[in-house]
Amino acid sequence: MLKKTLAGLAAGALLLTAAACGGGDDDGGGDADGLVVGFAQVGAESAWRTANSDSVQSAADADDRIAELKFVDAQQEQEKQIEAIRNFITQKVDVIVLAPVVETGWTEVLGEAEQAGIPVILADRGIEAADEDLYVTRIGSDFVEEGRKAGTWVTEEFAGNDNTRILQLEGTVGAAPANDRNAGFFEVLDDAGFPYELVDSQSGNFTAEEGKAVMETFISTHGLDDIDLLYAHNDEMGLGAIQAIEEAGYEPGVDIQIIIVDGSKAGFQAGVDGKLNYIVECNPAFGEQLMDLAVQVADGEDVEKFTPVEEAAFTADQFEAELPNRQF
Ligand code: GYE
Repeated sequence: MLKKTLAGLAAGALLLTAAACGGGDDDGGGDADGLVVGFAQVGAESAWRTANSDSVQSAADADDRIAELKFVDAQQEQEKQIEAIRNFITQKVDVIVLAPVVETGWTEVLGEAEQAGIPVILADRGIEAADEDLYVTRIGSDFVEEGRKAGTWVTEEFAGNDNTRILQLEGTVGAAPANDRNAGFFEVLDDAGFPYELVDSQSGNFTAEEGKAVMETFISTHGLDDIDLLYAHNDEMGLGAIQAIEEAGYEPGVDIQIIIVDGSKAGFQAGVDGKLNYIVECNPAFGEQLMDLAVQVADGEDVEKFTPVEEAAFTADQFEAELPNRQF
């Protein structure tokens, strides 16, 4: 809040005000001019992602402890993120923030950052446990928990069904939210002894276009008459699938129940229109918390290994009331 208010003031006044508030311009990694932070972002594949980039960029702009945010959009390609990290190392940034596209393949480049003495923060997605020592902390969602929320709703909604037939639209292959949303969902179903059949499960790479294309294939391969549920790992894929379902002459949300994860305005609007049935929220607005972490990490302070962001989930009766609250 304070930072946002300060952001509106002229730069000079901002510095004075921050100092007077005891915020201390000097705590920025021992660098009186503020920190230079390099951020290798995943891409711009979803409303969630755009909101996340906005949150991080505006928090950096409004924060006098941050001198510069070097922002790289990796267009969902790991190679581009590796290249960005190497450039950040050459440029001697104070802190590297990485939102890893996938979980594996980071050992070498994060080892290079370590060699250069540059601390790494993971934002949003995580990496494999074997490389845990190569980053200081991660801020983001508990994706397994998101999957569990979806699974719990299914066990309640379809309680008493002999065999619930499920289609799944997975996120990017190898991405933490794809792996974990899958794991948490089926963990709940299996632990509950819930009778289901996973009819098909394919990646739609977190985009509307690919989500729609995969759903078209699902429909032509399996039909929709005997399918109960579509579990889409994000809004865009769910919205793309809804189009495919409508074009095939079915009623999304009625002929087939649909779960999405994220909770964008467009996702909630589809819910209000009766086209989907359950929304698991994923919160992208952690920019300010990320800046606090960057300063702490640059100062060598001890921080928690994982900072979860707060998230809820919404049933159909809550969609309308929640829609105006959505920020992205
Ligand atoms: O759910 C999806 C985006 O990593 C949590 O990435 C993020 C996911 C989000 O493309 O919409």
